[in-house]
Amino acid sequence: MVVLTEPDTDHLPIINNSCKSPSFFNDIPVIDLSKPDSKNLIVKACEEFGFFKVVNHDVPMEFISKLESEAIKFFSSPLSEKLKAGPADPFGYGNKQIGQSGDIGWVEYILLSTNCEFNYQKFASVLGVNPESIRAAVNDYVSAVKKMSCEILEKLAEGLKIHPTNVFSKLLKDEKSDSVFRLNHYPQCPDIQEFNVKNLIGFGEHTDPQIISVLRSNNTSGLQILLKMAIGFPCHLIRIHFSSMLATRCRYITYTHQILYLSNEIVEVMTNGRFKSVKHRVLTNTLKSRLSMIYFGGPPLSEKIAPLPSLMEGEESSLYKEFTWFEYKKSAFKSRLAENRLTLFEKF
Ligand code: GA4
Repeated sequence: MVVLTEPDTDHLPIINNSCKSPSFFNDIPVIDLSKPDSKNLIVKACEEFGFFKVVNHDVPMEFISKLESEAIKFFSSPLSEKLKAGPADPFGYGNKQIGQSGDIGWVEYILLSTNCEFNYQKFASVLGVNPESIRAAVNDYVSAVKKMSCEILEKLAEGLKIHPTNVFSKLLKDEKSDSVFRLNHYPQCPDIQEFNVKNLIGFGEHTDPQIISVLRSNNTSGLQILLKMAIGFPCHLIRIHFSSMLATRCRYITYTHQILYLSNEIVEVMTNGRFKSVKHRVLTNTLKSRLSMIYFGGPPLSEKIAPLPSLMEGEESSLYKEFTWFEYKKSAFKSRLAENRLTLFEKF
């Protein structure tokens, strides 16, 4: 996962109350894309953390602000108007229901496909929202983030010494790339003190299926990423109540205000498990609402996914059966958020 941020404004408070802070909490990887050694640092960050923050990227602040203001206009409209841009099946406006399998969160969102023509007229009835202006803002932002994603993926391949270096990026550049864009709004949550917990779950714990996720959020905390060292801890450390929406103790770190890159399920397969997909979730708070926008870069539906031979060492055998992105996506979209979607495709 990649997080896009304005420079030097990050805080990485640990909101969990159940564990000691590991010493490297203050050393979350920050990749300066303008630096020549960034290719090696990207590989290191993917191996050790599975995510990093990006600075000196070419995504214009103007595109970010324009889209954020269009999104705020949309989410500020009356619910009855917004519902006319739904349901999210899977594309369109969604409210509290995430996916098709019964997951819920304290979130409303717009989900768009970036390759098939989305019907922006769905927004025409929403007060104060001009479909053409939303379309232009999404297109400008997504094109810039896609370009940055390709640059990161090419550096990643270079750092891994894979030839040709477009092995990942060509999948996003393909005109049939099955990529998705999501605008999430986490409204201020109601006072939940009576439940003796601090936060409601906005978006439950999950990993992202595609190749790359690039996330930008406004200056509101909420995104939590499960550190690799915490994986394998007994799940009773994460207690979830209240229709799966209240969070108590956990071993997460929290982010505020950034452009972040996350390593996803398909990259886990292509690297034969060397890069793990990263579990993350979003909590809401009682003081501020949170807005985030995420580009999920995916391959064409017909693309065959398997570990890259150039990354297999010696006698190493593939941990996964070969599958197409269509097959994977079909099964992923039927799954529950927290499920391990790769199990079905594992060989052993
Ligand atoms: C997680 C990443 C993206 O937001 C998303 C999500 C999708 C959805 O909201 O419809 C899924 C989720 C995501 C994975 C499991 C299934 C499908 C919700 C869900 C319960 C758009 C995606 O591609 O997969």
